[in-house]
Amino acid sequence: MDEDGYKLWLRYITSGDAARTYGRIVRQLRVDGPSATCGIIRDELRTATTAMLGRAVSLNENGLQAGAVIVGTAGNSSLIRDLNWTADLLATGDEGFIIRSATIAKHPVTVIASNHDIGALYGAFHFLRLMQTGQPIDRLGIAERPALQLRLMNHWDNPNGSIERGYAGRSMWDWNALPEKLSQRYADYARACASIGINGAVINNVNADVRMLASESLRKIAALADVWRPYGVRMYLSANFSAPVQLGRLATADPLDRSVMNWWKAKADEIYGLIPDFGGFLVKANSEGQPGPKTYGRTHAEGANVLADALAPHRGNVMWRAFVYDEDIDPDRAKRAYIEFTRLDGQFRPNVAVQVKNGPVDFQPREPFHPLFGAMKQTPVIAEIQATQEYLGQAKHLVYLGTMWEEFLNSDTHAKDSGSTVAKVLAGKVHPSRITGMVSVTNPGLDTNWCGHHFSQSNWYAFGRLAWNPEMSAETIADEWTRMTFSNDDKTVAVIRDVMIGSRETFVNYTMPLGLHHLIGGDHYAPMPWNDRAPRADWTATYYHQASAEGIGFDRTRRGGRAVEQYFPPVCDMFDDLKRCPEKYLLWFHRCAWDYRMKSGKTLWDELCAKYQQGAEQAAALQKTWQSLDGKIDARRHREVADRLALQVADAAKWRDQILEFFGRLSKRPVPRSS
Ligand code: GCV
Repeated sequence: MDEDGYKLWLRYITSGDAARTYGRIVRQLRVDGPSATCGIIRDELRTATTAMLGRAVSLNENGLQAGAVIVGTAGNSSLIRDLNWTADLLATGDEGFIIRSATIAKHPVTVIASNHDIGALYGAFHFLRLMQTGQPIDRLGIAERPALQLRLMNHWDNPNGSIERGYAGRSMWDWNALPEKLSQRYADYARACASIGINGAVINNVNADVRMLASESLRKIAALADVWRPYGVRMYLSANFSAPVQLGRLATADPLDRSVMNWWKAKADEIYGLIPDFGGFLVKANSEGQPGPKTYGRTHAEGANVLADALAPHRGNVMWRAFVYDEDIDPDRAKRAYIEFTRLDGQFRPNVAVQVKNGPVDFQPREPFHPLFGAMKQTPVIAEIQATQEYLGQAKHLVYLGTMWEEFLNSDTHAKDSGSTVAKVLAGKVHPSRITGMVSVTNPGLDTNWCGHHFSQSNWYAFGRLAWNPEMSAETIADEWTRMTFSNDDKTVAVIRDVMIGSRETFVNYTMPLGLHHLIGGDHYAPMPWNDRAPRADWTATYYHQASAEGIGFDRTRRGGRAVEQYFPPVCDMFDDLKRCPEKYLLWFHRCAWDYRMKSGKTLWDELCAKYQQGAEQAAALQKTWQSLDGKIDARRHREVADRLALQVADAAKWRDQILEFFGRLSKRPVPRSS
């Protein structure tokens, strides 16, 4: 049957062989508790089990049967209370859960227990995921708790319905209809988030329209927050730093001005009056034209603190973005945020976290990890990644980002000995941290399939899974997602999973291999290596590749711009050393002659050509592989992916040809024939 993708990974289709045993293990559902969240758990379990078992399972009937699935908290369920799992439950924290096969009154049962209803909801989704992916559910002994506290979607949605860097239709938030009319999508969205443990969303663009903080908007936002609450999705807002002036009509937004402090306090009080569990503010300040404290001669810490003080009585947080690159700080854009923020370490209020993009430039297909990870010893640092594929083919190319984020999270910062991976830094295991988290610039819009490309859904999914557990493997996540989204047939799964796992490297190969970056223009999609004109030098392509007759690459070594020195030893030494720098980062850190000898024995020029040729060939092979799945998945989604793959293959060839033509003219070397 044709599918449109609206159901995401929550299709609840009967799974493989193991599924035959499920009917015996799931015979009764017991979800005790009066909250709306408990109601959601009941609905989800009933819908899912009915679909997967092909019959309705009795719900909340009196008495206990063999095959009961008991879900809840010790507070709500006497059955769970009597199990006396107090110590084990304590270890799962506020949002974790236990799933165990147990015996109660001689009946074999499955218990999903948590300290709070939200944890029980997460546990229920976890249990359903086991069933969806065809895993055994008869001897369960699972205990989970999220590694990170803040697991947030960051929407770049504008009040006029457009989405900055959005590729899946208009914004989902219908400001004209709110607060009276609540689209079903709001709950469906929150449900999808909850199913992967996402516990909050910043609803508006970081290039923040000040009107979002107006009282009229807040009432609309509160209505949305009411829908999300039972799913554990908390509301956050991007705040415009000059709101006291633009909205409050004050003469200044200087964070040290008493009237400004009071304005933010009153605004926070107003918000919490409407949204008692409001999460806090996200701020892009003094970046790309946005106002900020530096406008008033104040530091980023002073700016963040005025908001933090306003939120603190309500237990709200400030997420202050480190995406700043003022030209007067350093000639190299990649160095600027580190310089600005490390000198402020220790000056932020306890409820401020600095939000740092995965790499030091801007969501490029490949960047080394941002040197701020591990470098802030007294300030919580949370990671910002981007599911929306701004620089990775948008919603036109099939690119699974799980592998890219795995590479980032597994990067060893060496902030404290070896093994200080970014994942550990984020979890507060390297420097103790009051706030931990990871956020993703998101991809859903009003398109029926939410994300434009069916495979772009996998990036929303992977973000949620990694924010819960940043040490999960990209392959496991791809496997899970494929089984839930497309098919449980092992052969089909293997094909799709392999396609996903190779897709990011393929994209890197045909766009920006060997550490090249920013070879684009304003749309961030098509190749534009010749782009040398923009309002700022660091918005051009030539600033980054610096190609000439002699060679190519950005010298960030100790003999050049010294960006390598922002990393801890031995990472800085490795990046600095031409021979030891991983070739995937070569031209990020080094400027090399066209005849530089690569590890393969080829010259740099020949290797570059080979990478572009390989990338375009890999894209074509991907298309072929997809064709082989005809009939293995529903026709509509197969066709829709195939249509986009045709575009991807054509665009990959364009990338190859235009880049090699451009660099070929500079290097004065012929393009060798593809081997
Ligand atoms: C929201 C990049 C994007 C901008 C974005 C900015 C940011 O520069 O192209 O659209 O603005 O990053 O992350 O703030």
